[in-house]
Amino acid sequence: MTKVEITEIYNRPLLDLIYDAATVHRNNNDYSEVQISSLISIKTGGCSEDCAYCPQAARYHTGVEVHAMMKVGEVVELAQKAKQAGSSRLCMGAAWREVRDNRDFDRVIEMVTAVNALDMEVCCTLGMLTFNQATKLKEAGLYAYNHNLDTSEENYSNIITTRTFDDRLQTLHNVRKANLTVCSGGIIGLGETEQDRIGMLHTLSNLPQHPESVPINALVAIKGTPLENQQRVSVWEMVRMIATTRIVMPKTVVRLSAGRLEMSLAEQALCFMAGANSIFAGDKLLTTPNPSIVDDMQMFEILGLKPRKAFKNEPVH
Ligand code: SAM
Ligand code: DTB
Ligand code: SF4
Repeated sequence: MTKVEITEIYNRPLLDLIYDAATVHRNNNDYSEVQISSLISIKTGGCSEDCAYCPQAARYHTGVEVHAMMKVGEVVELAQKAKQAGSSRLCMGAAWREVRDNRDFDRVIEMVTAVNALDMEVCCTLGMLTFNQATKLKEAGLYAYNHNLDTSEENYSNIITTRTFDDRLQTLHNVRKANLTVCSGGIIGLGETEQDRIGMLHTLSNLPQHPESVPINALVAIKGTPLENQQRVSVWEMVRMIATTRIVMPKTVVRLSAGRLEMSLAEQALCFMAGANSIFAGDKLLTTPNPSIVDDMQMFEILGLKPRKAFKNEPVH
């Protein structure tokens, strides 16, 4: 789709947009299923990048404590707990600019191997990757790689100056070439324009293949970061963004990501109606709080949703 076409969708009257997105969702996916994904921050804080939203950037004083890399055993224990709580995907995040070929990376490879053995979809988000590194992760059993575009190409340098939009695209290319599935989305509420949101969806949906998953995050404004005073995005903007993403990428798993803690059950229900079919569960995202698993299970019960099984789209597993 062109930017003009995506703009037309984005600007539809909200109820029309939700109805259209719900229709696309029902025609393409099992709409009663929602993927439950859990996050583990395997290496927290102290990052050299200047991402204006991020609590883990070393240069901002956000109060996030720097933690050395977790032990493989600790990660496996948390992964097992997440699986028992209904998660089918586990995403391991590191506050790195890029992966380096060192002992830390060897340990990530061990973690991937161990979590893969639990029969969960293993995902990593470690910053920029070379093709070689992506291949090593794939060989260890990695299923997905998360690498967000975060905003439009035009807005990128207003948010991050320590790397470029093209660097991001290059990593996505390396990930795809290594036969990993791609998870890439962004954040709303950074002070971007609607054209920036549309531009980001335009880039994602015009990649050689749609990302298998697209996380949509609402900015969690963090004290100490340049974006600390950003106003919270309204739920209507979140619904509009999710609905447009659903229509533009009909079969992609659209994740209602950061920002759920501030949303009521009814507001989240609208997001599911509009095509969201994945969440992060567990009481912590990477460094910020998230709804409790008990509340989320109750939400699934009330809305008649069921957790999606791992490897749903794999013909043989
Ligand atoms: N360092 C790696 C990278 O930047 O690709 C991986 C971890 S980074 C924390 C992963 C993603 O978390 C970012 O791309 C961004 O979309 C999201 N994120 C970070 N801080 C956030 C915030 N305050 N609010 C919403 N999303 C945030
Ligand atoms: C994504 O799109 N959102 C997640 C995950 N991918 C890595 C991270 C959200 C982080 C929110 C801020 C924090 O908890 O530090
Ligand atoms: Fe570092 Fe990633 Fe945070 Fe940017 S988003 S500061 S690269 S951890």
